[in-house]
Amino acid sequence: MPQSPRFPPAAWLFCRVIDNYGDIGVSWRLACRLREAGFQVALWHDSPAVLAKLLGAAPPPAPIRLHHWQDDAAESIAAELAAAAPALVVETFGCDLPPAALAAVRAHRPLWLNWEYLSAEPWAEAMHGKPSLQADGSEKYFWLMGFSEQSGGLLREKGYLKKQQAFLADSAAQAGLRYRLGLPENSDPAAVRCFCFGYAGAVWADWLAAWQAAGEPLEVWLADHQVIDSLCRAGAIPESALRRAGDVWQAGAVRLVRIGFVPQAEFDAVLWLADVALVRGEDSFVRAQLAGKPLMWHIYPQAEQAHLPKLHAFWRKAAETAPLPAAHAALSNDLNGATALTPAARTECWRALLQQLPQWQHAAAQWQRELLRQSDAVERVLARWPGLLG
Ligand code: TRH
Repeated sequence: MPQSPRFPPAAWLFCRVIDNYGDIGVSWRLACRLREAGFQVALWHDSPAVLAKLLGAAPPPAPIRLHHWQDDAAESIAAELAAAAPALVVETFGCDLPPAALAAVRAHRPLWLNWEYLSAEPWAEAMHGKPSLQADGSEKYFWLMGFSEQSGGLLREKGYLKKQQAFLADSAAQAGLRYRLGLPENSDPAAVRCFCFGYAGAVWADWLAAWQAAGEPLEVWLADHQVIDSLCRAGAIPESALRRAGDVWQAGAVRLVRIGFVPQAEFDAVLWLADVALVRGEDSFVRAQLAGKPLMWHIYPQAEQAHLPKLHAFWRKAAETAPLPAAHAALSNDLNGATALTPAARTECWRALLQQLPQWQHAAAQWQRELLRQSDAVERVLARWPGLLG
């Protein structure tokens, strides 16, 4: 006999991975954040290998029940239901709930959220929080994360800034992480350290050429394989280069380093170590903002350049707190296929951007302050439905 919600209330999350790490990365963060807020959390997902990579060898930091979502998941849903009816059901990124979860929603009427991709576009703020009436009379609410008070906010665990400050004051923790990443011990102290986690594309060979021509010392930390594969494909580096974490390829003043994949719990610290971040997708992009790092966003590419309005809306919003160096927009458009720079213009822009690093850092710090001033996504859910936690 299913029981009604009781303390701690149960939250059910459902996630299907479309590609890469972001779908499950965001779902896992949301699961952890809901656990931190006081929910008992169950997460159904269809990609154990991807989640295992994000969790690493260490046991999950929070007692969250994981279910491999295969077929209709009826058994695991029945088992959860026998323990507690859900107070909250979240389907992430438009994954449709399995029939047994839908039946539980009908029977127990939890708060039902459709957790969508984030955007700074005005339509996203307008749609955020709106209910959509289902055929059976239940309501599902759109939750769109974003960057303003009017949006669904961003996921941020408690004490974020304190953790960042503690790490930056702890040279042993920094050295340990540098070692685990495979970063060289003989780094040029004058080099700008650039974390780089982007999508595959021909642009990377052009950017490497620009970095080299700019002539400023730069250490690029290449995460995962897509950028490295792109450089190999273009013949910018040999096939044999940068095969393993810790491998280095020196190209003039530019030093490319392949870094190891870290568990998500350590991902923030990698960003904290870097001077500049080239990030992508959704979650790494958000974390670089929270870290207060000068950043470029390699946005997830969509058909017919549909990603460009989203890219531009974000940078318009971020520039409201402090202006970015003039070269930033040209490079961001070049990286994301909006407009292509000539090799000479690209080099000039990079040189200008690095010369204006203090202004770029200032803008990033202002933006971080603005985001940390705002409540986070889960606080906003609880403010909108104050009875959720009982
Ligand atoms: O991996 P992404 O490109 O993911 C997504 C998906 O492609 C999705 O379908 C798409 O819609 C979405 O982007 C916009 O990028 P993202 O979102 O930045 O996710 C990467 C995750 O991987 C993030 O949680 C950080 C984590 N990560 C680690 O934990 N360790 C690492 O070493 C690295 C490089 C990443």
